[in-house]
Amino acid sequence: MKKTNNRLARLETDIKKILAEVITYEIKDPRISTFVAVTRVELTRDFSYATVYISSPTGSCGSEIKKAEADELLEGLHSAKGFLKKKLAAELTIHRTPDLIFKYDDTADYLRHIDDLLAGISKKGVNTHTIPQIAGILKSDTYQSIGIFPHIFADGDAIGSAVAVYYALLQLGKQPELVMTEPVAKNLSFLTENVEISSDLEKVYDMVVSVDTSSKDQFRDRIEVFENAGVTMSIDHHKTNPGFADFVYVDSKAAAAGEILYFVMLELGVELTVEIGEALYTAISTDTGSFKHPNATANTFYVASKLMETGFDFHKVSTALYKNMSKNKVDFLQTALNNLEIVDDKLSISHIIDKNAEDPSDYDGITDYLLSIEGIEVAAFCRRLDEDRIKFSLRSKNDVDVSVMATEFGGGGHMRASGFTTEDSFDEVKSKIIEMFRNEIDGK
Ligand SMILES: [Mn+2]
Repeated sequence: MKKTNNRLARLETDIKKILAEVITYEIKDPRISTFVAVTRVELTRDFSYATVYISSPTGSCGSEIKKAEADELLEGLHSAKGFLKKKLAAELTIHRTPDLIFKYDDTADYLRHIDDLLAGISKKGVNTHTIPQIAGILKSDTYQSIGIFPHIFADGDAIGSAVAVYYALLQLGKQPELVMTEPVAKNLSFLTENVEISSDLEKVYDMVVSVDTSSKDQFRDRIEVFENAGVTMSIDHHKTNPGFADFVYVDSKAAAAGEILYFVMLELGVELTVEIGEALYTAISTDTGSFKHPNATANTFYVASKLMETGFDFHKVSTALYKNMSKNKVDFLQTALNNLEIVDDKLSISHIIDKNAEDPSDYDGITDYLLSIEGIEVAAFCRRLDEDRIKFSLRSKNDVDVSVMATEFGGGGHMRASGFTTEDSFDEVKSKIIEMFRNEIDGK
């Protein structure tokens, strides 16, 4: 009996999640506001009917629900029923897709729904939420001071995403700050010229938001600032993200955290200014290797084109990102090429462990360069972090999943791009990588 109940509860959760996503992103019916929240789903025991409870901001503030608007919303959803069922059928492992009944949830209005979410935090541990829910929390008056956290060695996606969230929150009248204890990489500093950055490790924020960060370890010395905040949020695209915050939105199909944030901006209803446009464009452009990596999808190009419409100075951004190589960086690239080893014609490995760059962006692109060699399946680049630690970046050209390799060493990332930090010696790790790579290739 218990088993059935568990399955029922799991299906209800799955249906709720799928419908929330499809209603938000795929239905273009003007009767259905993008702020609609699916508050709960009740499935009959034989799985034949699902009652879907819907709420929207029009019914909030404790005032009388505008019945006409609620009716219109239900009508819209009813006419989309066939489409929604098709989507459910594609995603659920169930023989027959349940029929859908939509009801307006007037017992719990939109704001109470957010309160419920908050109340559920400590109970559930890992939560995953929808973009409307994430946007609802960001907008909530409860949170005024907001710390935004990019990961350590912040790259274009981390900084671009953080800066976009910063300008959006400013528009909403909040007091946002980036929380960083290292300087912004020089080639990205054009984004942060007018951005407040705090390195105060004692500060307590109403809310903290991490972007592009797959694990709390990547906060390093800022971890307590993150943990001491009123509530925590994580918006990310790394599939290894365990959901380490109170509010979590992870979409591993997104090429960049910046791609997700475009839709968060739409939900927030903020104006897509030049500052937001260039920040999110930087995020997407850098995480796709300027649209060369296979993580770029139709959605990625769609978002990029919408960002172009903000009218930011494309030439300025392109030049800053890609035609701006420092002499130091050329020097590092030269060292990396001198130290290049090619194993079995398929694995390229290089390192710079005898010196440490002042500007971490001096290492950007080296791993991709190692991967661009003919016939190479996996590239591994190792650099020194400090006296004790070295950091490996792994890239894969085709089917070898380098996130599995990185996880073995306590790191994480994506199938085609991952990394880890270790106190072991370069030679030791190198032999393990070669062994793992050979096992992987033999297994295919
Ligand atoms: Mn990213």
